[in-house]
Amino acid sequence: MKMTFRYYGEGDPISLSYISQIQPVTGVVSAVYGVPVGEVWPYEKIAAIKEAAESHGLEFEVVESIPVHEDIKMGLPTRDTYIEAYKENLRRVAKAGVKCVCYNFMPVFDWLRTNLKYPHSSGAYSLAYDHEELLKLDPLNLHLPGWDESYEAGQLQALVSAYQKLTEEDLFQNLVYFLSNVLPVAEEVGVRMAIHPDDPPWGVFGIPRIIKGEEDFDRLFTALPSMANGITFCTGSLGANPKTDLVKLAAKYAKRIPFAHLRQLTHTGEGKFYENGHLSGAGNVDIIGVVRALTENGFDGYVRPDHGRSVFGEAPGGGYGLYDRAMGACYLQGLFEGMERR
Ligand code: DNO
Repeated sequence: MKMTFRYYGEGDPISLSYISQIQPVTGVVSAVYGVPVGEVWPYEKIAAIKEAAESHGLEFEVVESIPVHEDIKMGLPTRDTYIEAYKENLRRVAKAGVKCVCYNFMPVFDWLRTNLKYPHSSGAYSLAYDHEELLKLDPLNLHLPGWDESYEAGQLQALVSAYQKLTEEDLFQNLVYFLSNVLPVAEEVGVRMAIHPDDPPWGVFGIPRIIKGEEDFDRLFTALPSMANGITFCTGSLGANPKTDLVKLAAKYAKRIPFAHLRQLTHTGEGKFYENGHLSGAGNVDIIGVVRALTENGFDGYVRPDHGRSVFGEAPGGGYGLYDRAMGACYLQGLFEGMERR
C-alpha cells in the first residue's frame, strides 16, 4: 500500500511542501489541468508534475483523472479520434512513471453534492447531498470543484437531452468499446485503469449511470477480464447506497483495486447523507472493516484520504482542505500498519 494525496497542480493552495510534511504520504495524485478533454497532454506538462513532486521527495504514480470525452461516452462516430488521444496519453503518463490512471464514465456531471457548507456542531463543515434538493437544481447551471467541464455552455442542453435518450445498456456498451481499445495499451505500458464509481450511485436528471455497485462491477469484469481493468474503490461514492456492503466488495475485488479513496459518510434519510472525518466510528462507513478486507485479500494499491471536513477555521469548500485530509492520511496509515503487522 502506498499513501497518496491529491494535488491540483501549481494553483493548489495546498502546496507540495505541505503535502510532503504529512508523514505517511509518499506520493501525489494529480493530472494535467487546462488541456481540453480529448486532447493529448504535452509531455513537458506531465514531466513537470513528476519533477515538482520529486523535488519534494514525493512520487507521481497515479493520475486522477484522464477524463473521457463525451463523444466516447455517447458512442459517436468521432469517438475513435478521442480514443486514439486517450491511448497516447496513457503512453505518455506511463513514460513519466505513472502506474495507475483513475477515470470515470459518468455522463456530463462528475460527482454531485447539494451543500458544500454543511455545518457540524463542532464548528467544522463538510459536504452533503440531498436528492430532493438536487432535483430542484437546474442541471444546466451546476459546477463543482475539480469537474472537468469539457463542453461549452451552449452544448450542455444538447448533451443532457441526448443522454436522456441513451439507455444504461447503450452506455455500458460504449464503456466496453472504449476499454477494449484502451486496455491493450494499458497492459503494454504497465498502467492499471481504475474506474471511479458513480457519485452518487444512481441516475440523475434522467441520465443513466452504470458503475453503481457489485452487479455493475461483475458485468464489467466478465466483459473485460484483463487485470488492467480495475476499480477506484471509493467508499463514499459506493457507500452512498446504504444497501451496498463495502466490506464484502473490498474483499471480493481487493486484487482489482489499484486505487482506494477512503472516506466517511452518514446517512440521514433516503438519498440523503453528509460527509465526515475519516474515523471509522464517525459515520456509516466501516473504514476498519474495509481496510481489513483489503489487506487480508491481497490489495496492493494506492490509497488516498478523500474529502475531509473543513476544520481549524479553514474556509468551507469542496472537501479538499488540508487538515482533515492530513489527519485522515495518518489515521488510515495507522489502520493499514496495524492490519499488516498483525
Ligand atoms: C471528487 C472526486 C471525483 C473523481 C473523478 C474521477 O471528489 O472523487 O471528481 O476525481 O470522478 O474521474
